[in-house]
Amino acid sequence: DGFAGRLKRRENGGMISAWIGTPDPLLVNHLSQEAFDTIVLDMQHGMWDMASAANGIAQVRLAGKPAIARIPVGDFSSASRLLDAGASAIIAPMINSADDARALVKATKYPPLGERSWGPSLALNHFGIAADEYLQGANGLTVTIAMVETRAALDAIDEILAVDGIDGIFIGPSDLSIALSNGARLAPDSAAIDQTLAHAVARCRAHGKLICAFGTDGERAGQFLKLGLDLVIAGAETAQLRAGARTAIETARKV
Ligand code: 3PY
Ligand code: MG
Repeated sequence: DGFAGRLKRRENGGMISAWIGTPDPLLVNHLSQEAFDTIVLDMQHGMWDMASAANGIAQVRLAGKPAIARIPVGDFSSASRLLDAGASAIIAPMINSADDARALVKATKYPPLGERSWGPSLALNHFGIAADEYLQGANGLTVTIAMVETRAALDAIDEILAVDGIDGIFIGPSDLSIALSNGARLAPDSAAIDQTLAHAVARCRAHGKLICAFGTDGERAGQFLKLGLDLVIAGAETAQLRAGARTAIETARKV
């Protein structure tokens, strides 16, 4: 569906993705109608299981958009299954070394890059292509993204980026802020995170790979796009829903 190519070209100055943890495909249907470039279904801290995620992916595809899934920590077999269900990209949390990155590639790329097992029946339907075409194209069509959100990952950022089959990294500012403060602070919007991000952008550019990050709201997402990130989150769906509710109540009390 040209997602990988569009990401690399940074059309419209980078992509803005929704981020949904509530395991309801109908919620995905509604948010897909907004001007998001893509939708992330979060299986790490969100409540999706494999069946609901497959239905969620179908709703994103129904809106004509690429779907992304974030897997739970180390759950690389789910990464293959989500690609089989038609995800265009996988975000894997807590990738802390080149070995972690290679294990992720093993599950998400077909030979010779990896050892992804064959069975993309829903993906073939969603992408509307024949099996042999998917086999030839999938390694380039689907995007494998490693989360950098610990000190170990920062130290190994060049080794992780050098792994063939890793298409880019995703910065997790919450975990990174906890790691950088040795557990003292949750500060995803701090100056320390901004410095780390600038460094990560430079390393990704040097390796010719993608850089993405979680922004807590639209303001933060805009700052990330200005920094040159390829894909940003503008807050989770629960935060957006509650902010909308708060505004409606405040407005009603003011009229
Ligand atoms: C983090 O900030 O740690 C993430 O994983 C993104 O929510
Ligand atoms: Mg995290």
